[in-house]
Amino acid sequence: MPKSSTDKRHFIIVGVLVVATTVVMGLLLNGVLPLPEAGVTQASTVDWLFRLHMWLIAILFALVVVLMVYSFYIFRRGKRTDDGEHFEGNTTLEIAWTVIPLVVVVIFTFIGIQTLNEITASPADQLVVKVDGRQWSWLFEYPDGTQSDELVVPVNTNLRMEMTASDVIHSFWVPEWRIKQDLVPGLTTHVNFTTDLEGEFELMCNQACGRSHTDMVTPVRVVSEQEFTAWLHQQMVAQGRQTASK
Ligand SMILES: [Cu+2]
Repeated sequence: MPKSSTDKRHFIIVGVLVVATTVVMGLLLNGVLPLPEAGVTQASTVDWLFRLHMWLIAILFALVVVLMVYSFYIFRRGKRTDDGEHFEGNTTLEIAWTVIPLVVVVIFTFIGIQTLNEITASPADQLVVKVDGRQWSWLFEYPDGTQSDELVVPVNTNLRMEMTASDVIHSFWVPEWRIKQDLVPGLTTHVNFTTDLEGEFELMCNQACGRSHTDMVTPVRVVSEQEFTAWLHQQMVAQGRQTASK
């Protein structure tokens, strides 16, 4: 039977290995996480939770793999002929592996609800853009009635996309904006974004919606307030709605 000082030594070695493996795996997972640059404030909230999950995955990986590999190697039978020790159970251990995961799940549920509240919050000063998804293109409509098949929005603005679909289910997804939302025929769904990065991105449909599903990739331009106003005016003139000017 192993002496308790030997047991303690095993625990210390395993503890150190678990911590080291967690750090290496956590850094590795977060390093290879293929997240594009964040283009809206909601994205950093989502990314933070994403990275927290990566650390949790690293801890679980280290706990399972280190204990398993260490036991395989150190306690292998080798040339020994004696039987291993028989265990009936360990109440402390059983309580620990029930209570700790329960507490972790409750904490993550709480963080998840908070994150959801943050990313779905609707501030008062929103620019509402109506989005129609159809096979296989998008139509955007601005509050002044301007229609466009590309999405142009001003930077540092609270956007509210009010969306529906004309035929089958589509899904609104700009990878730099992270959050996806389905467009459902007969329903109005919405998603909020606060733009904080100017640039050109791509909107794609994230629900396989038929033969030309992949043709739904559409430019998204986040521009300065002045550029946006100029663009809107230009569209208005092109669409022959000068009188709608305001
Ligand atoms: Cu689609």
